Amino acid sequence: LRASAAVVGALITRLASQLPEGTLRVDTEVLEAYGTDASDGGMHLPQVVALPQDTAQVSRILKEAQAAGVPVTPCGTRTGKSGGSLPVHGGVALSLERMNRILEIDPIDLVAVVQPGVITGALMEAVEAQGLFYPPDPNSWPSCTLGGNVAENAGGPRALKYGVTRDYVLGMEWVLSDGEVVRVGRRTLKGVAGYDLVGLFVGSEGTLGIATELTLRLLPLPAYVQTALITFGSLEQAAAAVNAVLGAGLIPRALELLDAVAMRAVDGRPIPFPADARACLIAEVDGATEAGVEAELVLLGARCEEAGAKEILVARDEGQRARLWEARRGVSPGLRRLTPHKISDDLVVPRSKLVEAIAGCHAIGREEGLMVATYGHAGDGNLHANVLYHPGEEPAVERALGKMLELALRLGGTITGEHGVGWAKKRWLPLEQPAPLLELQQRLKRALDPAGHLNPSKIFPDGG
Ligand code: LAC
Ligand code: ZN
Repeated sequence: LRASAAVVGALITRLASQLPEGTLRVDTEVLEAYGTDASDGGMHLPQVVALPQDTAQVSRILKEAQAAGVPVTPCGTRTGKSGGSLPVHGGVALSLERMNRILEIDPIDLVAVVQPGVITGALMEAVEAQGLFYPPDPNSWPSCTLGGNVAENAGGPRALKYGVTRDYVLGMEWVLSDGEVVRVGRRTLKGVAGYDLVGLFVGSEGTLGIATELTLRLLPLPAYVQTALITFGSLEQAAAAVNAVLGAGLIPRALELLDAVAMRAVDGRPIPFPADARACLIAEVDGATEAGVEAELVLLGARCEEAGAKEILVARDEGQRARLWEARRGVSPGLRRLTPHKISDDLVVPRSKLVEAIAGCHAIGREEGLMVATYGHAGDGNLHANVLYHPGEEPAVERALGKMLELALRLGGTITGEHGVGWAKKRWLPLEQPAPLLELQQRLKRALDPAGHLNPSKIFPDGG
């Protein structure tokens, strides 16, 4: 699939005459920057980086690249954890980062219209300033883009109550692999005309086209929010408390779990954890009235105490809330500092199997002699089982990862809840999905990208 330097050179010459100066970059530092992401998937240099500023330019690049037979890999700020934006066959890395304008925020229609390169946190801030709410909150929201969130169908802590990115995408402008531009979906909450092509696109990991404009659903901003840190003497107690809370009919907006390794990875940055805590939950509740939110938190606290909680520390103000979430967001980078390498997994199990899944992951770590951290969106049954390792331990890591994914499937779950399959997990997809289902999806891929040059070699296993 890799194109020769001569073919790419000719493509660059053709495109350069049609695009503003500075749109195409071939300097080494730029190529290197677009050759990696947050997946620990190594360096995959593109042959050229394209930085289009509008839909017409995206369309041009796709059209010419397809005609030349050069692979195109879409990307944004490259915070992805499954290698979806790695240009594994070189070619064009097409970044949407310059298309970063919020085009419209409508408080009556409750929609925002944005370009794909808008940073997720920038949209959150802009809508909150108008008393509105965009709930999907992948932990990289300070730096990831909405286009990437849509490509991966990103989730986050608030998915427990509010759902994932898919639940907020109403419509989009979609550039197909040959450069054709279509508009799919709508601006209204309801609408059932034709196939749900928005649903097909969201989570397609850059393999079916490029979204150049997104119409996103908004909610009114909940007036009251309370956040608490709840500590436990054991990981099992913390996991059991998650089931107790949900079993009591409560749906907090977030219910996050950190085990002892995860707490150590962020301890003091920026909050210290009580020294005797072996696990903790971060719980957040929201609502329209202060009394309602208080009552929910009291009920949640009571369930956690029955499950053995040691301490319940409620954030007193916005600053404390922000620090608690900063600590939670710091877990992934913090774990990265503990050992030279780590693999960050995002398996999901039915919530009734949470205790078993956590115990199982740690047992697998012991079997393989590896350090394992489990943390994440426990309320969703979505665990970040991280394997921390040193050079030379790769075979054990591969075995451990396989065992963890098999465990998730045996318990009725899935191999990826929010990071996607991409490049990192494609060898595992057949564990979850049988050959006919893989083939059906590849037929869709061929229908939308007959030349197979759009983000090639992602999601589906080689030779499939
Ligand atoms: C998190 C990322 C890794 O939840 O998904 O921290
Ligand atoms: Zn996560």
